Amino acid sequence: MTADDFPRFPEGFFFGAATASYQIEGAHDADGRGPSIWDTYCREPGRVLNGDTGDVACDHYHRYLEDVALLAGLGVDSYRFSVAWPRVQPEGSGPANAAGLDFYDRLVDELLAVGIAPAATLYHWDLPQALEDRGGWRVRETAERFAEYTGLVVARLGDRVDRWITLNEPFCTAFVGYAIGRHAPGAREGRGALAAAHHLLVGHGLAVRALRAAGADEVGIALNPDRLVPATAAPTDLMAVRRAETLHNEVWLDPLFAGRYPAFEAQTWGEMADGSYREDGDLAIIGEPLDFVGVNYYRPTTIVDAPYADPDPATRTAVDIRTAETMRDDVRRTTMGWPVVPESFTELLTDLVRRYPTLPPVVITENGSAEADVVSQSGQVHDSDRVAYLRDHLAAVSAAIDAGVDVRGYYVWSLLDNFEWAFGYERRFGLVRVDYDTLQRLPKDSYRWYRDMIEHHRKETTP
Ligand code: IFM
Repeated sequence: MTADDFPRFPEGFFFGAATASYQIEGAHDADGRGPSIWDTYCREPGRVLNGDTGDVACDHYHRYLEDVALLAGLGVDSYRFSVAWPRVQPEGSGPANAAGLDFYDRLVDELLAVGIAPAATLYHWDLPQALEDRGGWRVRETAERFAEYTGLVVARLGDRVDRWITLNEPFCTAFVGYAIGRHAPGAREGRGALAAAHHLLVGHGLAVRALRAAGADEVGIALNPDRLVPATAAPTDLMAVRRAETLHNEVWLDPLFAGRYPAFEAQTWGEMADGSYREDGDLAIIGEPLDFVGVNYYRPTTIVDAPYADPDPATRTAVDIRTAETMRDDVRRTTMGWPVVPESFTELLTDLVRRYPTLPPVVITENGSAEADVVSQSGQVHDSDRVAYLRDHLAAVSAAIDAGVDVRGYYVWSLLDNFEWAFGYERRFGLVRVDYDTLQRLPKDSYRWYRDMIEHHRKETTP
C-alpha cells in the first residue's frame, strides 16, 4: 500500500485511539475498586464466552506506561479512555476513593508528557453493582448519582482533560443490557428498558451541567446510530425500518438534538412506552448544548418485518418490535459477523446532518474491525483485512466531509485487543495484539499503517 492510498483530511483534523476501562484495565479489586455489574455478570455461568472475565484483561492498570508509549509510537493526537465509576465510588455514591482517581491522574499526566490529549469517557458500561442493586438505570436516582460522580472526576482531572464524553453507546446499556440481556445486568424487560433509556439521557444532561459548572471545554456523548436498510421495498419492511429507527436512533437523537421524544414510539412499543418515567423539564436537561456528537460506526443493519417473538405484551421485551435484523452475505464480514460496507458510513453521516440540522460537529469516537489475526512464523501479525477496513472507512469519513459534514476527528477502536464483552477474549479489535498468557503487546501491520497515515496527514497539512 502506498501513500496514494491514504485518505485525505483537512488541516486540524485529529486522529486518536480508543479503549474502555473494563475492557483493558484488569486489577478488578485494586486500590479499593468496588464491583461493577460486569464483574457480577461475568461470574454468572453461560453469560460470557469461555467464562472469561475482566479481572485481568490487558492489565493496563499496571502496564499503562507501556500502553502510553505505544500510543506515542502511533503518533496519535488524542487518546480516548474511560473512567471506571467503581474505582471512583466503589459503592456508587459518597466521597471519592482517592486511590481510584490517582490512577487516572497518573495516566493523564503521562499522556500529556508525551504530547497526547486525553479524552475521558465517564460511562462505558461498568455501573457500580451497588447502584444496580437499587434499580440501576431503571430508576432516576442513578442519573443523579451519575452527575455526582461526574463532578468528582472533573474536579480531579478537569485542569488537564479538555475533551469529555458522558456516555458511550447508551443504546447498548438500555437495550442490550436491559432488554436483550446479552450485556450486564442481563435483564429482559419492556418498560424497564425504556425507563433505562430515558434515565441515561437525563443522567447525560445532568453530567453535562456538572462538567460545564466545572468549566469543561469540550463536551459530547458517544452514540452508535445505526444505518438501517430495508431488506426489500415491501411496505411491511419499510414500516419495520420505521420502528427500528425509533428503537436504534430516534430514542437518543430526537431528545438530544430536536427537543422532542420520538413521534413513532406508540406505534413501536404501544403501552410499554407510557412515559411515566418522564418528568417536566427533562427535555431541557437532556438537550443541554453539546460541543460535539460522537459517532461509533461499524456496519449497517438490514431490517425485515417479523411477527412478535413474544405474543404476550406483559412479558415482551423492548427490542421485540415486530422487526428482525438479517445479515447481508454479499459482502465480506468481520469475525463479529458484521458486513463490511464503508459507503454506509458516508450515508449515515450525511443523513444525520440532513435529519438533525442543529447537530453539533461530529467526532468519530469508534470505528474498527475484529479479524482472525494470526501470528506468523516470524512473529508478526499481517492483518491486511483490518488495514483495508480502516483505509476504506477513513475514506468514507473523508467523503462525508467532502459532502459537507463537519467531522473533526477520528478514534480507531481499539488500541489493544481486549475483553469484547459477551465474546470475552475471542474477538480481537486491536492495532496491538495482546497475548493473554504473557500479556505481551505486539503491534500489528494495522498499527504501522495507521501511524504512517497520521504522519502523512501531518506532512501534507503542515504549512
Ligand atoms: O468493544 C465495543 C466497545 O466497547 C463499544 N463499541 C463497540 C465495540 C466493538 O463491539
